[in-house]
Amino acid sequence: MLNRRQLLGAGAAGATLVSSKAWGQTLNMGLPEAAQMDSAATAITARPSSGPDYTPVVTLNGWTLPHRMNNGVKEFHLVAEPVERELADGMIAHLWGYNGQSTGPTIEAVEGDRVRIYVTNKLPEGTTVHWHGLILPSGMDGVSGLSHPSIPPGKTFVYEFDLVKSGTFMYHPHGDEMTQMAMGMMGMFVVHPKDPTFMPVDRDFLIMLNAFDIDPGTYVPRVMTMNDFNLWTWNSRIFPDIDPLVVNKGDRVRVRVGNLTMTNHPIHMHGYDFKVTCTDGGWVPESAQWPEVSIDIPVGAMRAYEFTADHLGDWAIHCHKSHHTMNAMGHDVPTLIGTSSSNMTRQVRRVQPEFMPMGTAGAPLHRRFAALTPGVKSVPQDRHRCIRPSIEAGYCFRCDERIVRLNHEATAPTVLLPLLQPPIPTP
Ligand SMILES: [Cu+2]
Repeated sequence: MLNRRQLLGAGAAGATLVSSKAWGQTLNMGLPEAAQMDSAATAITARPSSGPDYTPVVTLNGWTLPHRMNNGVKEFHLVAEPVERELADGMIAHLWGYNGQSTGPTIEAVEGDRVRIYVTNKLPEGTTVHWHGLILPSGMDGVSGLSHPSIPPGKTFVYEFDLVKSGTFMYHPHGDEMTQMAMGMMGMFVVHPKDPTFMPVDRDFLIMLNAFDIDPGTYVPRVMTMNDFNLWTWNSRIFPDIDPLVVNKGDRVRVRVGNLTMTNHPIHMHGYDFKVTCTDGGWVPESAQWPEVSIDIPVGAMRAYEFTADHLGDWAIHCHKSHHTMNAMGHDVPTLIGTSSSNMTRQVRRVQPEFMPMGTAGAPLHRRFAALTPGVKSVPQDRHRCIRPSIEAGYCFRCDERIVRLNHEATAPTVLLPLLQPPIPTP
């Protein structure tokens, strides 16, 4: 059973359950405010004003959950609830998430902190939160029916544990998780080292790889899909509307990539080689860090890589499974390259006016059809707004010494500009 200290009514009725003095003090403060986010823009977090210093992570098209201090404990409030998430400009999906968005807000804390995380369930079914990779007491592990019963709708459960190690971790439900993760419930949990001189970086980016199966023209994911997803999203956002990773020349850069999809993703970055410095198991000692230009992110795992930004230019970052750089695809279509489809298209459109054949000269034809077809609420496969029209999809990394240094009070650019830099001259 949930114990009385952990299961509170969503309202003030929980006050009758108080037994310990410490708990009474907490309740007297009320539950921490459950911050809500109504935008898919990247929100930049200020550096900490107390405690050990660290460089806050930048969750692209995401945000960090605010906390409050209560008698030395960092308190957070997550709300599991239905959300409307803008996957791309104008494309709204009806998902489940946390505090107004999917993916959920990033939780940031420091090694040695004690955290108390209130989880209020506003879903129509029970849920839990599993803290993937964190070392904590078994009862706090969030596995429904093993660690504790699932949190009923309308109730709040309180997780509390010490952060005994730094690193990059994830959180997600562990009860009906096939449904709840397919609906978008997941987030990342970053524990900064208490020693600010340990592996410092100037830029620290956070990406959660997730996936949905949403038919064009609909809003709700198919939750029974096992492998054949049609929207490959990064922080529940789709190219070309994912914010770029903008840095200054010479910056030390870390990119942390978690994968809670149902397949692995070989993430390739152009223009650089990098060292793999962290997994969700912990930091890789310097002598064991290995060089890559692509890093495979297994299912249910995190990999962080680091490099010094010394190659100017706009560089692509993308999954190397080429169909993962496409979106909103119908998969059960024949190859039409080299055929004449106009007669067939006319006939099919008599019964299905929105029909868009794959291109007879390649996929870009699909974009023209999509642009001409009214009522399409999905993203044409190759809508270009990135650096050059030839770039198909993925993420973009920019190293540009002419861009004013992005400090942590500023907002990251949301639109990529035309290519600014000439090719790097070879010495
Ligand atoms: Cu992929």
